[in-house]
Order: sequence, then C-alpha cells, then structure tokens
Amino acid sequence: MKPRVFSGIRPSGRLHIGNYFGAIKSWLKLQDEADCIFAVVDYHGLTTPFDPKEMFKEKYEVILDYLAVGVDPKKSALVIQSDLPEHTELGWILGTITPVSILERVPTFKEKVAQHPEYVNLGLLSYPVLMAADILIYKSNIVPVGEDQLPHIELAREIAKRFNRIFGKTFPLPKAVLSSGARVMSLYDPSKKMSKTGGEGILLSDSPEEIWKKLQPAVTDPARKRISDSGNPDVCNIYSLHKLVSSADEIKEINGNCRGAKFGCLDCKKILAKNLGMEFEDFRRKRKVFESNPEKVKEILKNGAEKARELAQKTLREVRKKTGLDI
Ligand code: AQP
Repeated sequence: MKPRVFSGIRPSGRLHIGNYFGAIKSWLKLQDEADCIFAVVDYHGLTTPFDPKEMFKEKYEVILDYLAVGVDPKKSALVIQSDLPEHTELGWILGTITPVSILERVPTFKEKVAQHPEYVNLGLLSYPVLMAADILIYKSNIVPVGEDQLPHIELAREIAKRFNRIFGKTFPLPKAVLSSGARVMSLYDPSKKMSKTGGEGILLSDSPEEIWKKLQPAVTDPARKRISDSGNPDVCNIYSLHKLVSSADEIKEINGNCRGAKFGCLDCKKILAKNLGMEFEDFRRKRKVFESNPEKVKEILKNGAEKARELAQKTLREVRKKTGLDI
C-alpha cells in the first residue's frame, strides 16, 4: 500500500516562496509516490484575526495557487477543511485526551498570544489538536511541512500514541518530512520566517516587477555598508534565497563577488529577482488558466471532498466504536 500524505495551508493570503520551498515542493514530489490529500485549512484560519468578507475569496486563491504550482487533481485529493466536518468531530474527541498544559507550551501558541494579545481564543489553543485530527482522520503516515510546524507534528504523534494506548491501536504515527527550504526567512527581518500575514513575502504570483520592488529594500549582510566592503554570504538572507533558485555556477560566482567586494548587494538582488521571476513564470501562466475556469476548480474540489470523505468517515466510524460512542 502507498503511504498516505496529508498537508494543509491556512487561507491567510496567496502562497509565498516560503510555503513553496518549505512545504509544497515536497508535496509535488510525494504525489508521484504516495496517496496525497492537500487541504486549505480554513477552520485554522479563524483562529487569528481575519476579515469574513475576504475569507471565501482567500480560500479560492490558495486553491488556484495549489493547482497552478502543480498539485495534480488526478493524483491528489484537493480539499477545503470545512467541507469535511469529520475533521472537527475527531478534533473534539482528540481534545478530550490532550492535556491543556501541553498545548499552553506550544511555541506557535505563545507567538500568536504575543502577536495578538486581544485575540487569545480557545481555537488558537486547540489549533494543534485540530491539526492532529486533520492528519489522523486520514491515517496519514507522512506530513510534508516547513520547520515551524515540527512541534505540531510531534504533538500529533503524542496524541496518536495516547489514543492508541487508551482505546487500542488505531492510528499510525505520522512523520514530518522537511524539504531543502524548510525555513525561508523574512526579507526585512531575517530573524523571523517569511509569512503570509506579514505581507512582505514574495508571492508565487508576483510579477517580476513586484519581486524586484520587494527585493530592493531587503536586508543583506548587516556589516556590509558599501560596495568596497567585503561581504559575508553566510549571514546574508539574499544568498540563502539564491541557494533555492540560482544555478551552482551562479552561486559560486555570487559568493566570490560578494566576498571579493566585486559587486554590490543590488547587483546580487538583480540576479535573484531574475531567477525568481523565471522560476514562477510557468506558475503565473497556469494560474490565469485556472482563474478563468471556476467551474473546473469547483469540480476538482467536489471530487477531492468525495474521496477524502470516504476515508474520513471510515476512520470516524472506527473511532466512535473504540470510544464507545457507537456499538
Ligand atoms: N517561511 C517559511 N519557510 C518554510 N516553510 C514555511 N511555511 C510557512 N512559512 C514558511 C510552511 O508552509 C506551510 C503553510 O503554513 P501556514 O499556512 O502557516 O503559512 P504562513 O505563510 O506561515 O501563513 P500565516 O497565516 O502568515 O501564518 P503565520 O502567522 O503562522 O506565519 C506549512 O507547512 C509551513 O511550515
């Protein structure tokens, strides 16, 4: 049997290169070797401030991004989390075996509390439990994610172990899979990861002009003040981005030019802008095709939900029996 894969992204904006290099690149590889379900996790999108008028549109934007980037509905099921209430039912059951003290220690919970002290809600605290349910409802073995999600996957494993111990073996223990760009950093504050909500991410759908505009003020080696100073690529976020899209020869040359003070940071950024623009040229073209075909997208989501529902309901029947909710 093929391994089962689940991964999801919140509908908090169009996808950026962190989402792509951190998670989606692995999805594209895995869809040829595994049974994959990829979701827009809209219930999770309700846990931080959001605009209800934009929510529906945002979900659709992420689905268009998935399709244009190469998620193939013939190979993988594409779903919207809230089309499958089985996720929340399992989330409730798993919540009853998850100690609150563990959830309060989750790093992303603490980060979000600091970011939005006025928006500390129960959904935010139980976010990792619903995420565990998203994964376990399909008995997933593999979860391709960026590095920031590792604590959540660890918790999903703990919850699965706990359920298996109390109610009998039910769930496989899911494993995280990281890709080469497991942590793409913010352009303007490279101590933080690039994110959708910051609004500073390079989007897959950005035009070459937009990419260039965003890259110009991006932080480089802070110690390099002028072109004649030798730079240190090892501490430069722009150099890290080059490693994701530039050729080995270009990277070698950039390294030499930077250390040897042979060109400035803007020259280095120009090459990056060109390469990023080219990397997503095909994406931008395909996105327009899907954008002009909403009926097709609707059908893809309907088919995805049908496939996922069958799997989810099977797991839920087993869980309801094991917990004594059903006989
Ligand atoms: N910068 C990143 N580098 C590598 N991987 C990343 N991921 C996100 N950012 C990076 C991975 O992308 C998947 C979706 O995560 P998300 O929905 O939390 O995306 P986001 O861009 O982080 O969105 P938000 O709404 O702005 O979230 P916060 O506020 O939490 O940053 C995951 O697999 C993630 O690891």
